[in-house]
Amino acid sequence: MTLATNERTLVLAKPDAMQRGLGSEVLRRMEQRGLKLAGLKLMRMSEELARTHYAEHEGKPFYAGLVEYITSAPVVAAVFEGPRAISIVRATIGSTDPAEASPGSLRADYGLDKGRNLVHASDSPESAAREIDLFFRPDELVDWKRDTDGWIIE
Ligand code: 3AN
Repeated sequence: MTLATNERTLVLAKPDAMQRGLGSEVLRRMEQRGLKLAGLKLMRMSEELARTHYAEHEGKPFYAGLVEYITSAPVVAAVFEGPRAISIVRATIGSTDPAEASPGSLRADYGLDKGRNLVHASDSPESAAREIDLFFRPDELVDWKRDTDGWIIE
């Protein structure tokens, strides 16, 4: 019996979620799933941060609109921690296109349009490390013990 690897991942409740009053719902889904909150802030992303965060999409037809949209209102930025947190959060938010998102996922429950899909979450350990570093200073992340830590085993 080995404990699953503990991971940290970045979650953003994006401007469309904030405009619809769904910032707390994004956090609730992750927290109630059992993931531990390790960092949290409300912020307005600068254009520079938006361009860096979405650098992999530079050159795509939706890039300019994506930068404009992500900077149009505040985001709630959160770091969640737990066993297999990266893949568990991705499953909890659902596929990029809400039409293909699994029933019960955030994007299936609240989304229609892949350009307004409510939430961002890191998609790999490499992007999680890069994105957490973009949004949080090390001293803004909190190490704490949640009573459920270690319950999930593989
Ligand atoms: P995900 O957020 O599921 O990881 P990515 O990384 O492919 O998806 O895309 C990043 C963001 O870019 C999406 N969350 C969405 O807001 C936007 N996006 C992706 N594809 C499109 C598209 N075809 N048209 C408009 N916006 C898009």
